[in-house]
Amino acid sequence: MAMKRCPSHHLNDTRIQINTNDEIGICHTPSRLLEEIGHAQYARIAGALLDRQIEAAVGWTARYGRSRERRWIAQEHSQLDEIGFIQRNKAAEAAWPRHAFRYDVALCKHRFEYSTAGLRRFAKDQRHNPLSSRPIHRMYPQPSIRVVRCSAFADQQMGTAGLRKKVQVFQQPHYLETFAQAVFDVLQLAPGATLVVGGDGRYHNDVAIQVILRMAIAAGVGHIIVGQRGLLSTPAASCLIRARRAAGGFLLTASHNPGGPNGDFGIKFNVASGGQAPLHLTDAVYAASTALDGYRIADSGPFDLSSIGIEYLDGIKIEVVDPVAEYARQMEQLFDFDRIGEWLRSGHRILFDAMHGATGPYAQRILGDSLGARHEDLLHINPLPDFGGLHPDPNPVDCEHLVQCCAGTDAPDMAAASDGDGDRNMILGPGFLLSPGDSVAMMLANAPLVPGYRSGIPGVARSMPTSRALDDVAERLGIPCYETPTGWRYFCNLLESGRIGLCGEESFGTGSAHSREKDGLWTVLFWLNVLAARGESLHRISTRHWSEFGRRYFQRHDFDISDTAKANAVMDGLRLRVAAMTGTTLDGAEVELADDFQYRDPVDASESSRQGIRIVLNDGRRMVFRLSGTGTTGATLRVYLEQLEQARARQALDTDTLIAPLGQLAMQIAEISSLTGLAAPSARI
Ligand code: VG1
Ligand code: CO
Repeated sequence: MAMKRCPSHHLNDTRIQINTNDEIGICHTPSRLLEEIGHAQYARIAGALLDRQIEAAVGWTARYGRSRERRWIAQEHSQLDEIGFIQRNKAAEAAWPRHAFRYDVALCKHRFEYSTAGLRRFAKDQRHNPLSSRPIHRMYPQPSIRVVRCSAFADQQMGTAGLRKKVQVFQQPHYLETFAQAVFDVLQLAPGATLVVGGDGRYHNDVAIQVILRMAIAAGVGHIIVGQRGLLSTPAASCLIRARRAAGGFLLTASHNPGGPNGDFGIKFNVASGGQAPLHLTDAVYAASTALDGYRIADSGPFDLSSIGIEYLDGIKIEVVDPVAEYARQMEQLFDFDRIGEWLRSGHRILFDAMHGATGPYAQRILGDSLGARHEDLLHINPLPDFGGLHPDPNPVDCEHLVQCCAGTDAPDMAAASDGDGDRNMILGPGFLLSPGDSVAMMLANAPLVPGYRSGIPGVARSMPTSRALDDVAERLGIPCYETPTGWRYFCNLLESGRIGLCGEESFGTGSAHSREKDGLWTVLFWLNVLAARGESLHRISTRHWSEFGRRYFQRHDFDISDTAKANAVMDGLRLRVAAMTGTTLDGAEVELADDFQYRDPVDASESSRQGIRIVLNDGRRMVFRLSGTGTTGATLRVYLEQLEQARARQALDTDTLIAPLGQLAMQIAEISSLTGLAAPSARI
């Protein structure tokens, strides 16, 4: 390692060593100033600048820097990978020969220059201190890597989104470790790669995150970015992977599944694009997991994730970041915050429920602090390991309290909720629940009102079971609408290749090219932007939309079947029957199409078969059947029902009532009662 020395000898007194790009930089500062602000504080400032903690440094500079620096920040704010440098200002230096703090590392070409007065103010203003309250540079001794021998587990096959199991399963010795080892073996990260790690704060997150950190170190990772207190919402993690050009990420979450010691735990792993690992990778991980005879883990930690800062472990950088900062910055670029803020200030209300999941701090900062939503309208915003006993699934059944609020006389203009890991959303208005299939269709229709989408959307996509309302709008706009299997990972290639700019699933998931995950809070902001721009209620916007395109009533009926064999029997029977169904008559309509959905990815030509049975009738009705891939016990049969109504007089009916006959028809065709013993769905969503 070469030593670079700051040439500013007249400031020489104290040295701080900071590791950048394998070189050691030394910076100097006047002792008087150091005494005044304290060494730890100084280390934090210098560390923040040097380690390119964009938000910290930008925040600091914007608040305390000189006007010239502020201008520079304004120009460069969007350039995330380089905090850049502030040219030395000769005139300023002459004016403040002894009070200039200067930092210089030739190698990374960064040079900062701040006034002593600015530093002093910064030191005093602890309230706005974006950095940690502990020294930022803690050096750990070199870790030793241990190889632990154990036998493989046979059940680490990932489902629709990641590996989900009961907490007790994950608590078995070596269980998490072998899975992580299989992932590292398959990913084959380049030495020194950057990895993002975070979770939704559920029970076992704290234990699991330490294991992942130690295994990442053993796998040769050079830089780990981890959310403060281990927290990162799934969409924010995806954004962070992209913004920091990480090689991938581990997201510790079982998403909308219940938490707590008797609940579920899970892991998703994402690749460099920020998207969930594609099928061929998850298959390879499963294969690797069954053949393991041990794993590699570093003998280090536990790592302190309680405050923002950086730690070094023999050159490996462990960076604890503010989980919200990068995400919030992106949201500000996409949406018209001024307009939304004005709308809220003029008396409109948003009621948001974070369900004690990951989005609480995001909602607080973005909806509350930035946009001015009332504090009492942000519910359950502290993340809890058991989600406070709530089932963190934003749907009208698990969020009945929101449906009730919206039915009352003092209903908010908009109510919304997100799930445990923050990728799902539910949107309601006074007396009205916006169906997810309608939501994404209307978002497309209203996209010109939203700054980030004003320039047009190249194409859209929906998962196969999702209502075809999106297709109707896409057709009108003359853009392609892709139909993909269930699971967000199938959207990733389309997003990455620029074919689509908006996509959604019936399971309360919507997203865009800003991320490679569905995004709950983003959807809330999108709708706030549309409401503020149109000045009409959610219901009014919907009825207008339906009168233009027709209303596609939609409902999902879930059947919880404890015996997986019985659930399989339903699907097997259907599969046989649909083979000869196309062209026949069913309930007075012609069967336009009946098949087991197959998908060929238009980007990489990969094939996915057996993705759900669909029966499409020529009168606008459709039934889809598939088994859930996210549960941890038994099986859940999902029956998706859709019915188009073109006549305006039939566009304001109750969905439950209207869809019931189609639900009955689906039960008969699939022989659900006789094969499973269930007389009715376990849930209608
Ligand atoms: C469900 C939804 C699917 C969603 C998946 C992950 O999968 O149907 O649309 O992508 O959950 O969402 P399944 O296989 O149970 O139907 V999340 O928020 O749990 O990551
Ligand atoms: Co989720």
